[in-house]
Order: sequence, then C-alpha cells, then structure tokens
Amino acid sequence: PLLIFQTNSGFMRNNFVKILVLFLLFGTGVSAQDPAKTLPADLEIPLKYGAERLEKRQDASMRKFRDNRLGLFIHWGLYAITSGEWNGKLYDGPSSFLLKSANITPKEWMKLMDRWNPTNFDAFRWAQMAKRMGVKYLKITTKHHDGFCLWPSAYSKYTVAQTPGKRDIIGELVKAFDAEGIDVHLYYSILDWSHPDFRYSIKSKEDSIAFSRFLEFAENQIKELATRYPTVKDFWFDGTWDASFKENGWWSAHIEKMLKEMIPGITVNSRLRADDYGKRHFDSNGHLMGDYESGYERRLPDPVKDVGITRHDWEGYMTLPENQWGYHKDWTLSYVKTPFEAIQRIAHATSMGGNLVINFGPKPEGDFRQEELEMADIVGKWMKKNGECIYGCDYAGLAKQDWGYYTRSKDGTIYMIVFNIPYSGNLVVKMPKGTRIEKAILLEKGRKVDIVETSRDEYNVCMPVKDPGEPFVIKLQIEENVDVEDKYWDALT
Ligand code: FHN
Repeated sequence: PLLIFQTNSGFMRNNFVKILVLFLLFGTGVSAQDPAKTLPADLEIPLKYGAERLEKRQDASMRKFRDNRLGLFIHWGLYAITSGEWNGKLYDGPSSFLLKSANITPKEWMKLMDRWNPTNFDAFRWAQMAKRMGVKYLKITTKHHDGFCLWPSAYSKYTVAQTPGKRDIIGELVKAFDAEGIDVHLYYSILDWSHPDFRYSIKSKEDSIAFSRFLEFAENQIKELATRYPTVKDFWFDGTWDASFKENGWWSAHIEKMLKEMIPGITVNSRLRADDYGKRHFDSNGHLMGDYESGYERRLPDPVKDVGITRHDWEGYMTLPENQWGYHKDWTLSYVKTPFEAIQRIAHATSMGGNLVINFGPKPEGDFRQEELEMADIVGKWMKKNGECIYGCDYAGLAKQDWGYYTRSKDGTIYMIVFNIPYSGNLVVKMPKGTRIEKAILLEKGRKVDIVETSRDEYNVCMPVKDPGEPFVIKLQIEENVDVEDKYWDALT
C-alpha cells in the first residue's frame, strides 16, 4: 500500500485512501455479526460481485419469508445412523462431524449407505408435527458436509438412490409440506468431504482445475434441485468459509442470479455470498449480500447493542443441545434447552426483526426423539394462543426493558412478551414523545390491564395475574401524535 501511495496517480491515491478507510472500518474481515458499518458513499469501492441492493427486499416472496418468523430446521443424513458413536467410542462433538472427529475416510463413511433404510419415515407425519408446532417453513439438509444426498442426484454416487431405502426424501418432504401450506427451504453444503475435487485452498494449478470442476458439480446439483423441486421458496447455503470458495466470489453471485432466474421470488441467504475480495455476508463496502443475514448460529444479536440489525432481514438458528444438529444418541453430554427457552428466543428474534429456526435431528429410522416432540407440542400450544405477537410482526422501536420483548404488528399494535416478572408487579414501558398508551389488554384472555402513567412518557403496566405459569403477552393500543400538555418539570441540575 505504501508503494501505491507514493505513485503520483490520483486514481491510485484515491483508491489507497478508500482501502485504508475500509481496513480501518472492517479490519481484515467483516463478520456476519458486524453489520451496518457502511462507508460514506463517495468512499465506496466499485464491486462486480457485491450487494445487489442497499435496502430490504419488499416483494411478496420476501414479505412472506419475513412474516413467517418461525421455522424448523431438520438435519438428517448418515450421521443419524452413527449417532455420535464410532467403534464403541462416543464423541461429544456434533454427530454430523463424526467423519472428521473420528478420522473416518469418506470411503468408510459411505459404507453407512448400506444401512440407510428409514422405514418409519413419513413425510406427512413430519409435516403434521411441523403444523402443530406452528412453524411456517422447513429448512431441510439436501446434502450436508459429508456429501450424502437426500435426493437421487444424477451427479453423485452417494445418494439415497444407492441405498436400500431408495426413497427420494426431499421429493416426499416437498410434497407433504406443500400440502400443509408450509414453505420448504433447501439447505445445501458447498463444503464436501467426499468429493475428490473439493479443495480447502488453492495452492497449485491442479488445485485450481480440480476446484473449477467441483464448482461445476455443485452448480449442476443446485440446478438439479431447483429443477426437480420448483415450489421451494429458499436456498440456504452452508460450508462457504474456506479460502478456495472465498477466492471465487463471482461464482456465488452467479449462483444467486441463476436461482433467481430459475425460481422467481426465491430467497437466498447471505452465507452463500463472497464478493470480489472474498468478503463474506457483507461486501467490502459493508452492504449485505443475499437477501437476509444468516450468521447468527446458536446465538442471537444483543437487543441493545446490535439494534442496527433491524435495518436488514436476518435469520437465527437454534439447536436444542448446545451443538447438535443431526441425531446424537446421548443428550446428557450438554445442556438441552427447554421449550420456554425456545419461546424466549422466538420472541427475541422477532423483536429485532429476525426469524428463528429451531433444529431437530431425526433418528435413522425417521422418528423424532421424545424431547423434540415435546418441544414441538409446547411451542405449538404457545404459538396457537400467542402467535399474533410473532407472525407478521417486527421490531417495535422501543427501548428494551428487563421483563421481556416488544414486537409490533403491521397495524401498529405493540405487544409486550413477558418472561420476567418484577417484584413490584409493574412492567415499565417507556414510550416515545408524542405517543400515549390508550389501552392494555391481556392477549390470551382479552381482559383489560391497568396502566398508570408514572412520569413523562413512562408507564407502569400492572401484572395481570400473579403467576401466569408461562410467558404471556399484553397488547398495547397506542395513540400517536398526541399533543400532551407537559405537567412534568425538568429538574434543574
Ligand atoms: O457445520 C454446520 C452445522 O453442522 C450445521 O449445518 C449448521 C447449520 O447452520 N451450519 C454449519 C456450521 O456453521
């Protein structure tokens, strides 16, 4: 950079300043969790493969994606058979990483295909469970990092078609979920441990040729999926963090464009994308690539510090144990989240304008474990009573309070989703200037709740019941543009 600066070219100097500013702003990599750091427009560098747009997409498909708010992730594959155990040894890492953690060769791993025969798999039963749970979409792994495909791909020998089970799992799921009116999103891992042409990095001409072949293979598979299952609403890419992939940002832009031409309205996650300089999720100018940010995995943005995230769409992902996606036989190895903790995360995500996807990992035969069925049941019951404060709702623009989360519906109703009950029995609400709470109602029972104005723009909303036994929701009707006579004096300090 110093050399560039010493040249006398105005162009070079100008670009040097831009690159320096970029470096100061973003360091060596903009992470998915470092959004909204954008450059002043005149300092932006030209990009061929950067963000498509600067604002949220507002077409019907994107609005549907956003309004869905709650999704179900399903990780299913050969790792369900091994379920975290290899040669009598139990591994406590993710069961879907067993090939790596137990040092298994892909050839050995793929012998598991002889045991893939999910006789209890019933896509309609899965769809009914999803319906009861109140999820509006399913994200299903078509191919995880090991390379095994849940559809009969013409481009791979590691697919369901070469197993005793034979059935096209993706096809059956798309049919059953479409019938229940639940959107289907397809997960596809670029990282592929069993493909001979996959490379983590490109160190030679041979690597470069092999990786080009690999990208062609991946493109063929993605095209194949979009052609076979044209009713799907989203493609969700994973395994895109390696140097080989980051050097091929053009390809990620090409795939996004190709999918959008093949399936109008389709949504694509930011994890697919890398720009001209290998920046992922957010381009070198700090703008989100893809349609929604997909970096919040097993954690959520901070409701106070990360409020800037409400400027774009995003989706968060939650496992039930600490880090298990596929089926693992022993859940005592880590903490397992309760249904109320899941509900809290759903509220948290909606309150910041994001979606939450809860992950299940079915058993090899095609059944869900008891804990997952209970989770589906309790979340579903709660959503049935209170879904009004989640579906179609968004960030409310009010200061976070300790009792829980606010959301706002399209008609301007504010919801208070209460998880923590204060000793005072009063739930503090701070409203923006020029607005007033008109009425508070307990959502489930429709009963009026008392409100006391305590100081300028502040209210106590009284606890409607002593111990409701579960998170509850209060609906606030707001009057805007109120010309309130100011009876509160400011302190002279
Ligand atoms: O390694 C995977 C993991 O198994 C799982 O598929 C998750 C889902 O978001 N993604 C990867 C890690 O980021």
